[in-house]
Amino acid sequence: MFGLQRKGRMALAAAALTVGVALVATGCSGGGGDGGSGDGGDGGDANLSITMLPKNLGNPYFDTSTAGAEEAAEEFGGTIDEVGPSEASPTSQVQYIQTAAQQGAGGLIVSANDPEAICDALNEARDAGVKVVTFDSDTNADCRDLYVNQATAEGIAKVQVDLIAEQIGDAGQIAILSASANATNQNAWIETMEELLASDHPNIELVEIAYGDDDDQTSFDKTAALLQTYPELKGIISPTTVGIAAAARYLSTSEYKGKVALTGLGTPNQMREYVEDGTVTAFALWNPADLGYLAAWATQALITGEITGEEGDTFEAGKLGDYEVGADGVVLLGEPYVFDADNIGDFDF
Ligand code: RAM
Repeated sequence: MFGLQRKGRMALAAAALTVGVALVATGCSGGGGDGGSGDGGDGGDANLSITMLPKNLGNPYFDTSTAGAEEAAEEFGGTIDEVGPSEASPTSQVQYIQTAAQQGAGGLIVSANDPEAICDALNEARDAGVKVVTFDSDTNADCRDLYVNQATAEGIAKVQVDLIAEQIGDAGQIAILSASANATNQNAWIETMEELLASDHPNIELVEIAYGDDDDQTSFDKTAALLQTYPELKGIISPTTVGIAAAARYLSTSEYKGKVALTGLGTPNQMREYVEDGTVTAFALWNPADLGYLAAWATQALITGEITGEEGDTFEAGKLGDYEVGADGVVLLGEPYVFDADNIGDFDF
């Protein structure tokens, strides 16, 4: 879209490079503690206590996005309280939303396990004055004030389809190992991947979409089952950081290592050993810390009244610069980034 995508990519590099590497003199510094609410103050009496609700706890991806939100909150003088269920199931987040509203949170940042199931709870929280920002995985648009999207569904789908096509010579059977069956983000990406496969890759056959529920053991077991069921399988796309790491672990000690390709969305820290041992060639992601950081700044802008979430609203997001609210209340972080043996050593998240 506009120049923000470029900024997002620079920020990815900036935030990801290990501390002390002075490569990034690109103007991504700024920010500091003087961001704030645009009236020169610190939000005045605005309630900047923000609850962060990932799909589930115990996922390094969300640990990183929460750390990014905490960095932002420190800069604008707010707080982040992370809560969440152990299972990424459709209604498991409802009780946490209700509690956040009862406890008087000023804002709620949530990655939804289901587009619909948490809507009533979110709208009750909004009626009670809580600003609701979805990030990573959206709800229906009428249940939140803003959605902070990591990258477009088209971009995320295309990078994964391109990677698998390249890795299997654009022909043969593949499977998808997804997160939970209702996840808004994975389902949007899968739908677009299916379209791209049908239109541009006639010799690739998608034989199954399996669901590992963003649970390590379930994803590991589903990988084993896929390989057993489809002896001709050439590749697996796992559009979830939990799934791809579990699938890589299974493949790495199996007879399929180096024979069945695996790509998708992973964190460099979880995938490093599998790139180094030859199980995986390349995969993609964005910077989850930047995503959490941007979501927190967007929430702050709503709470202080700097924006209402209307299309065309602009707000400052600390070191990431200025962002604009697009159609349907969506704020776009950037584009996915491909990691491989040549660059994975530059990243630490
Ligand atoms: C998992 C979660 C998250 C998704 C990433 C790619 O951590 O499913 O929602 O965005 O993978």
